[in-house]
Amino acid sequence: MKQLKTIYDLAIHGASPAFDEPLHVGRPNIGSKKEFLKYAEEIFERRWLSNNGPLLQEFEQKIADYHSVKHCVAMCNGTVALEIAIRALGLTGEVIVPSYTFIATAHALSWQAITPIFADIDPITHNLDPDAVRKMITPRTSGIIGVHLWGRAAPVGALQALADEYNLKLMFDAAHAFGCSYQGKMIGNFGQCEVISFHATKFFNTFEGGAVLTNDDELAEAMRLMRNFGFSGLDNVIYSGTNGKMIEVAAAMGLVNLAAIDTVITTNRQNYEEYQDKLSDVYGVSLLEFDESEQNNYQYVVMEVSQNCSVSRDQIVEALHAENILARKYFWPGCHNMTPYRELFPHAGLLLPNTQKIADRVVVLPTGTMINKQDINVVVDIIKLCSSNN
Ligand code: T4K
Repeated sequence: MKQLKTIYDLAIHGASPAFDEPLHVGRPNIGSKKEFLKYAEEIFERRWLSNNGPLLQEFEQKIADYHSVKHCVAMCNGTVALEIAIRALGLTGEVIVPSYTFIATAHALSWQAITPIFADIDPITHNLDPDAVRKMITPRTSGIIGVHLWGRAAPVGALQALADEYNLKLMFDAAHAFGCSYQGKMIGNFGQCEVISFHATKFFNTFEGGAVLTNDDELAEAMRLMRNFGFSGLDNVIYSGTNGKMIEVAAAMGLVNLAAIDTVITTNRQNYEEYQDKLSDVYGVSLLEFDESEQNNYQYVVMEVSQNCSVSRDQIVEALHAENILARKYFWPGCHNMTPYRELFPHAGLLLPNTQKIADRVVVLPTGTMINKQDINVVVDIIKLCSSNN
């Protein structure tokens, strides 16, 4: 391991990088490979590869049970799951969303000719600010999509009250919130439905995948048909649908990863605590905290670099990248600064001061089962060195 004593030990100043191989933020966690291969053998034997297969059904039941929710409708990815949920809910016109989220939240709307209207966030929670949402409601508004950013629940109660007051649909992009809770109740039980992602970079993955969780029988049935082109029976199409099906091999991955989920959450939590402990004396940086009375998955280690820090967030990211530590500036620069939204709403930023501020401050650090305590200490030493010796 290289020594990290002075700034001249940093790769940005010409030293060799701390890691030979890149240290990724989104390294997939993978359960028992042996069990997965057993499932793969069974899939080949059965010659049933997709279309509501037995592993898919078992997977859906287990995910629904895990979240204590009535229905899990699994899909090929989280973005298509969002699109299908939006369509099944009948959203039209304008839908209010945060800009501080992954671009898929906004694209899932604009892809179906619905206008995402960006509301500002609370700078402490990084989630939608209900007062800001209220200001964006117009006669064209049909719904609100809250995002449980970093797995921390959006202000569910206040958003539901707004939705009730204005007769709007409410759903959640819960892509980050698999296995998390709000006021002791598992995510999946709020709004009309909630969408999770099982992408490879999520702490729980099915290679690619996603699902809609809901307690609404009719909505669940509509989404099941819509993910299969709208077919109801062999030759009868009753919805405008798409191909959103999850394949058997993805469900198999989900089943083995579900069996390993406790270990992954424990590892993520330990990683988070290690970062928290070691970064606590670094002036001007802080980690986003989790409410310990809730269930958390700790999949994102989110560091904020304040204006008091002697270096900027971008300087820290540049220094980390030079060391082969591929920390990420999620979700900079905010959806409103990306195409097509920046062309459609060139002045949106004026109403999104907290979004702009937070997007400029956040850096997401590597975690998961592929990183160890020693790696974390190196990451922290580099952050310490570049923030103390600028
Ligand atoms: N809503 C929200 C709030 C979301 O965050 C997301 C997805 C969605 C909706 C949509 O769900 P999906 O349709 O994706 O199911 C990544 C993921 O692609 C995306 O799923 C995720 N959010 C987003 C937060 O992160 P990128 O552009 O950062 O991906 P990429 O390819 O740069 O990978 C991230 C890191 O992971 C890199 O350091 C490389 C590493 N990696 C990646 C893959 C795919 C691996 O080590 N192994 C891998 O297999 O978006």
